[in-house]
Amino acid sequence: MINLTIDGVELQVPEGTSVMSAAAGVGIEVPHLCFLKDINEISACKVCVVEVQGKSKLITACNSPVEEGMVVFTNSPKVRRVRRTNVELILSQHDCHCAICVRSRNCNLQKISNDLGILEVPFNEEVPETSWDHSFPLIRDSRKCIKCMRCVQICDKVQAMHVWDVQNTGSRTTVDVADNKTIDCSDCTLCGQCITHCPTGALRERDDTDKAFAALADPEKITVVQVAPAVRTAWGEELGLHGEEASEGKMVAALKRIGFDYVFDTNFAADLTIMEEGSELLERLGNSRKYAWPMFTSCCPGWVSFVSKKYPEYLRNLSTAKSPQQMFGAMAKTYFAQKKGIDPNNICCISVMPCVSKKREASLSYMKSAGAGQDVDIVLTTREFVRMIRAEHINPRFLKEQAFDSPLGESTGAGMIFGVTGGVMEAALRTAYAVVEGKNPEADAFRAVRGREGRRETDFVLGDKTLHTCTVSGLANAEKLMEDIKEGRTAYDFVEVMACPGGCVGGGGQPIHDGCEFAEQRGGTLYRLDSERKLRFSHENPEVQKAYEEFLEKPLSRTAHKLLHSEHVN
Ligand code: HC1
Ligand code: SF4
Repeated sequence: MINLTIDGVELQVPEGTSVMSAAAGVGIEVPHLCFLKDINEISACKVCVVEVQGKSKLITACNSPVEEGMVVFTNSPKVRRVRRTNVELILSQHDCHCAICVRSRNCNLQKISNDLGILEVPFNEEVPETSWDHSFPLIRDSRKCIKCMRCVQICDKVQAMHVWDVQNTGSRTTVDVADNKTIDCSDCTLCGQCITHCPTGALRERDDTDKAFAALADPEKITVVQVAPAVRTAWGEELGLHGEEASEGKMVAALKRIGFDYVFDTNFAADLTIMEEGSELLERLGNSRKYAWPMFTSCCPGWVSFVSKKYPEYLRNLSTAKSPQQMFGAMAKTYFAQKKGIDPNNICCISVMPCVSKKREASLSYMKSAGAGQDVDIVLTTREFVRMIRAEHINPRFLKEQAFDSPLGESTGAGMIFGVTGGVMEAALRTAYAVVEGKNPEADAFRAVRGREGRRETDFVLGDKTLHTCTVSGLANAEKLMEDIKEGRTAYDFVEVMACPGGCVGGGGQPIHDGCEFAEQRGGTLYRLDSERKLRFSHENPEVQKAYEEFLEKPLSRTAHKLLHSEHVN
C-alpha cells in the first residue's frame, strides 16, 4: 500500500493507483475532459493537472501513479492558473455557442469553464467546419471537437469499428472519418457509443423532434408511439427523477401529455418476437442440415449492420425475425389499423428508442411491409424524448400514472428484459422450454445467462438436446466471437449479440453522464420490473395470443412471414 496526502487528507491506496482515482476515493474530484478509465488515459486535455510538493512541474492526475509520501494539491493557485490557461486554449478552438448546443447543461467543458470562472475567451481562432451530411443519423460538428480522442478510442477499443481518425497537424488537428471517407461509406454501425462518450456537443444524433411535433400538430395524422424496454430505465435521469419515481406509468402519462394519440409498448412486440424467433429456432433445430449455424438474434440493428459490413457471409445465420421495433410498426399499420378502422396511411408510427441505429433500421427499403410507407415513420432517442418533455414544459412529478393503450400495450417480464444483455436469450429459453416440455419452467430458471462480462457461454438441456448458447455485448467482443466461430475454435447453437456494452440499457441514444456507465444499474431496473410482472412468459401475453387468433393465425404463418420476417440483405 502507498501512503500519500491529497489536499490535506491522508490516505492509503494500492500501488499503481492513479492520483485521480486515489483522490476520487476520498471525495476529491479532479476535473478532467478526456479521461476514460482503461480506454483513454492519454492526458490529451491537460485539465487534470495537479501540483506535487517538491516538484516544479505539474503532473496529470489521470495517468500518474501515486508515490510513497507524495503530497498532492489538486486546486492550488498554480494548478488553477495552469488549468485555466489549458481550458482557455481549448475554448479558443471551440464553438462556444452554448445556448444552441444540444449538450448545454450536460457538458463537462461548460461546467469546468464555469467552475474556473472563465467569462471570456482571451484567444480566438476561427475553426473551420468540416462538411457533413446532416441527413445521416449521426452528426459530427468539428467546431465543437476538443480532440480529446474519446470517440476514436471507444470506436477502436470497445466497438472495433475504427471509424474515426486524427487528421492534420498542429492547430489544424481535427478528428474525422478515417481514410477520407464520408460517414455513410464508413463502417459506422450507428451504435452511438462515440456520442455517449463525447464530453461536448461535437457528436449527436440527427434531431427528429421537429418531425414528431409536426405529426402531432397535423389533424389528419393519428400518432401511435411505442416505447422500447430500456427507455423506461433512463428517461427520468435528466429530469431529476430518481429510481422508482421515473415509473412506466409516468412515462406513459408524459407521452399522452405531449399529445400522442396512442401510447403502446415495444415490449408487446418483444413478446411477439419471442413467439416468432423461438419458433424459428425450433424449426431450424428440427431441420438442422438445412440451416447455417449458429442462429444469431437479429433485433439489434447495430449488430446486424456489423455482420453485413464485416461478416456478410454470416447474414444467413441471422434470425429472419424482424426486431420488435419493426414488428410493432408492421402490426400498428395492419392489425391495429384494421381493428380501429383507421386508414394506415394516416397513421404516423413513432418509436422512442435508446438507440441511434434504430433510425437507420426504420428507414431500410424493405421495412415497409404494411404497404403504407415505412412501417416506422420516426425514431426518437431517449434524449430526444426528454427534450420533447422539456419543450412541452411538463414536470413529470405532477403527472398521474397512466396505463399503456390496448391492443399493443400488454407485455410480460420476458419482453421487458430484452433491453439488457442476455435478455433476449433468457426470454427465448423460457418459451422454448415451455414448447418442448409442455409446461413452464421456473421463471428464473435461465438466469445463468445474466451477467456483466462481455461474453457468456451457457449450456441448457431442452428435451433431448443440449443447447449451446452464447451471449455477447459490445462489438469488439462480437468481433472476437466471430473470429472464434470462423476459425472453428468454438461452436454454438444460438447466439445473442447486442452492439452496446450491457445491451440497450447502455445504448447510444440514452442520457449521457460524462464518463460514467449506467448500464448495470438500468439493467437492474429491468430485472426488477420483470420480477414484479404478473406474467413472465411471452407465450402467456393475452394480447399476443389474441393477435394470433384474430390476425396472424400462428407463428411463422404466411401473414407472420410477410409482416414480421425479412431476409437481411447487404
Ligand atoms: Fe432494444 Fe429491442 S431490446 S433492440 O435493445 O429487441 O433499441 O430497449 O427496443 O426493437 O424490444 C433498443 C431496447 C428495443 C427492439 C426490443
Ligand atoms: Fe464507431 Fe459506433 Fe460511433 Fe459509429 S456510432 S463511429 S461505430 S462508436
